[in-house]
Amino acid sequence: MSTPTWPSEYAERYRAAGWWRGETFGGLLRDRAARHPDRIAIVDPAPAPGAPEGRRWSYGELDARADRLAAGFLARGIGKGDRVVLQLPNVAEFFEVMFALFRIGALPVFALPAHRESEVRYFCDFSEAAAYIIPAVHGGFDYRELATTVRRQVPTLRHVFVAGGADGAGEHTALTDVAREPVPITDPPAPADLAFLQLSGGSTGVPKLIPRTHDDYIYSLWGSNEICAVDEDSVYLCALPAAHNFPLSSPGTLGALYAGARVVLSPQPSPDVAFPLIERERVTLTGLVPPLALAWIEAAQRGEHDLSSLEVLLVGGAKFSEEAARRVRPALGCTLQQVFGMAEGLVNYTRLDDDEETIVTTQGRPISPDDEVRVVDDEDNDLPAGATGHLLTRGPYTIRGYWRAPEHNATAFTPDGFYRTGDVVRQTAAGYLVVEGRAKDQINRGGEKVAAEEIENHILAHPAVHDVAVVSMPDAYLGERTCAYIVLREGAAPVRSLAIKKFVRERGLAAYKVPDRVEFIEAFPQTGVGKVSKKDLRAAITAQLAARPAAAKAPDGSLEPGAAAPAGLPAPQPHAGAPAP
Ligand code: OOB
Repeated sequence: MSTPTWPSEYAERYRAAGWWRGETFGGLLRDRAARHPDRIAIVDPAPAPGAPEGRRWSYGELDARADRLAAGFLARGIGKGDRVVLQLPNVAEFFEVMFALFRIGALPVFALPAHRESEVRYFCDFSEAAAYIIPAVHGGFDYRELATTVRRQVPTLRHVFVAGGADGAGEHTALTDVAREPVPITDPPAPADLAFLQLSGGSTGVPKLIPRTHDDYIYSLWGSNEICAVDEDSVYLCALPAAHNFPLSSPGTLGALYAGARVVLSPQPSPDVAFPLIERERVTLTGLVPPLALAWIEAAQRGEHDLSSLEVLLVGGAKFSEEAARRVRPALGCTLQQVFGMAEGLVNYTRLDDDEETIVTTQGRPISPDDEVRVVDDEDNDLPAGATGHLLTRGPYTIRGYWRAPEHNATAFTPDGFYRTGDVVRQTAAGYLVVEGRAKDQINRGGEKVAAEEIENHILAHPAVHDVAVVSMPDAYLGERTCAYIVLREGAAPVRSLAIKKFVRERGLAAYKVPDRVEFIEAFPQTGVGKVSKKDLRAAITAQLAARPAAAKAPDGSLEPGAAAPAGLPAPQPHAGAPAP
């Protein structure tokens, strides 16, 4: 089954314009290692098993490690085009594994550490993965047990490799046992080949896989580097989960490695872990989602750490409020860059030399002069300049279709190849985009995306549930949280909301997808054409939250007890200074 890609006239245009430089990831690491073998590429502050200190890998060492691991993967029958589900947290191994796979042309499928059985099984099954790579234990969760379960269910899965620690039961292979003497790679990937499959935030029952090529992704890296002034003296702190597109490429760890800069891995994004690293490693830039940026602004006011090396803070993944944006420079002493991006491609940045108003009131403009942006009505008609509408985009690093999803592609892309982002925006006269809302059926939980339909399908499996609609509700801390409205079956015994949450969790879902709130309702409000009106449900829960007496609210203003904070976020603080959404 072929992967949808750019028609040849576009590919030629992007090459002629110099956007696609004919590089591959394997080749660029080789090149950087040859140019400056001793420069530090990766700093992982966490001690490896048996070692007293963290790791500092030079470009030469990263390159050599990737070679040895590539040889080991080949020796175990993993080769070009094979899919490998990669679920590693922010550890040095993430990079040696990723580059080893890039080098042999095997395709990493980037899972997040938060994903659990239901998601991982789907990624392995749908991608027909040959291997699955995990940490032993991370965040108190034993991934080896998960791997054992998934391996039983997915026949293509021939290997499980465990980073950082022995495997215990002897069922899986320690990553340290994989490396071999380097061998020549006889059939390396070409620049136009797929490099990896990234996950979509999604609005459908199951996440879609996003096929990115070496050519297109590498363009987004150096394009980002130019805009964010990343050069070989930069030090990038990877605080968000490394596999996510934002910290991977905007400009992210891969942008930093492209520039010959240094990547510092933060095991957690919270200020208590990240600030000492910024101070010690003289970090110059990093990227955060809005709730974390707020937590950093608050923590910086305590003045306990020297953050003076920090030059740029990128904030994206969800809308950053103007009020919060204004606080970045005074609190952190650095320039804010808003980033409005998507794993499917298009990334917008405010520019470092933009005036403060542009920086705090817009979500930036595209990387490339060849990024085409249209703002349209419900019928795909272009709207007058400055009007608010649906964002469609096409360009040199925006995919032309999801992997193995022809039916979905028929509606997710226009016939002439524009991606329907599902975002509602307006474009200023200067070409900057302002995100005004969303048309896709998704909840953006502080940057973590929840597809309503995916959660609805899980809840529908509950025997007492007749129907369900999952909607967003406003939240002072995360921007949005999830609320599941449920109509019970006639005659079903009453169910507690906690029982629904437990049911969803036990189906093996990432914690951030468990509904924050569950409401029972007699019948759903309907639209004029008899569909469930999610708009009315959102309005109902918003009004209900606003009407609650202050004393009845959880400390953060809305959170029900037991709801999950995003990975690595501290528990919400009372009076965190978060602006009202
Ligand atoms: C990033 O990528 P995804 O794929 O997790 O999510 C993309 C979606 C966008 O379509 C939009 O709905 C939302 O996330 N989003 C924003 C935003 N940045 C992303 N909404 C409002 N304001 C923003 N600044 O989230 C992503 C990928 C690369 C760089 C940055 C973020």
